[in-house]
Amino acid sequence: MKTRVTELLGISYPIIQGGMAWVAEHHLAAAVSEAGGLGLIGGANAPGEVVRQEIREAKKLTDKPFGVNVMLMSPHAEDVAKVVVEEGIKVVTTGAGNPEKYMDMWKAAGIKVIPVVASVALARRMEKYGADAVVAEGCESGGHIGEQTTMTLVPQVKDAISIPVIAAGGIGDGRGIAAAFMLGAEAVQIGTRFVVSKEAVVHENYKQRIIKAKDIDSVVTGRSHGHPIRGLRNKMTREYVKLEQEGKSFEELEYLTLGALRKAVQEGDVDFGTVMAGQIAGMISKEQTCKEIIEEMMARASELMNWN
Ligand code: TUI
Repeated sequence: MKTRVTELLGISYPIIQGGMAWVAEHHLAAAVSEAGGLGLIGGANAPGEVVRQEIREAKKLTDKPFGVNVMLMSPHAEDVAKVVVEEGIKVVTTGAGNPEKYMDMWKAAGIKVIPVVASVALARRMEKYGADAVVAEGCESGGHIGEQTTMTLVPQVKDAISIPVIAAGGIGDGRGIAAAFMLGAEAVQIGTRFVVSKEAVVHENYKQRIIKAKDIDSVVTGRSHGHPIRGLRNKMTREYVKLEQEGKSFEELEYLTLGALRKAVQEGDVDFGTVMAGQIAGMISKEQTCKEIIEEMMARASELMNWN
């Protein structure tokens, strides 16, 4: 199954893993790459040296290519941007901002740069600045989201640029991959399915919360302050929504979510922690290995699209 993205990245399947904060550590990244996709280490809010160690651990587990996601709102983004160059990383994706100021440094180091965008305007700008591809991420995704859905964003981005488009948001099985390709994507980014993988070092409660999720359990908090985050409904989101409706300030709400993702992912507090997950959570019914997830999705997509 060859596309411009599989050729660009040297991967067997057109699947890249989301750079999920606290979840995308070296075991998951290595497992996705070993299974023929592109694994990613999520820089999230971690200091550069922590990301460096994660990269070195992943290298011990796989000889296949893997990338790093640089979360641009992180206070350590600049350090992480340098660490990826020093460690000889071949692929960088970025999220939650505009990576322009790092593009020249990364391109000079021969890194393939794939910004995650949530609008046509940023996609165009990224192409102009030398991006190799973009991830067009719809608001079905978990975590920090934009306004457009995948269904509307992917074809509009596709029509606006010539570099390859990778679709993200709302893709939970082979049908989703086939649909994304119909919209013009040449690969997909998958997050939530990989959270519920055997290799993901994520608290059992978090995985079970996703497995138990129904369609209507997916909620967005923080819209009123311009920082919308999608996750699964729990005691914390109920309180958050109530305070948001009362018109509380960002600072007053922030205390509810500080450290809350770590609390859920590592400690398993899925009542008061942040359980980031995409809208496809309701489609996940069991934990599988990354290899099983990728092969099952690709088999179904291939059947639907008559790829062989
Ligand atoms: O980045 C993500 N998803 C994330 S990052 C994250 S960690 C976090 N934790 C707490 C608060 C905020 C973040 C959790 N999930 N996805 C990629 C993505 N990027 N989605 C949307 C965007 C985006 C939004 C606005 C990219 C650029 C942008 O504007 C850039 C500009 O300056 O025009």
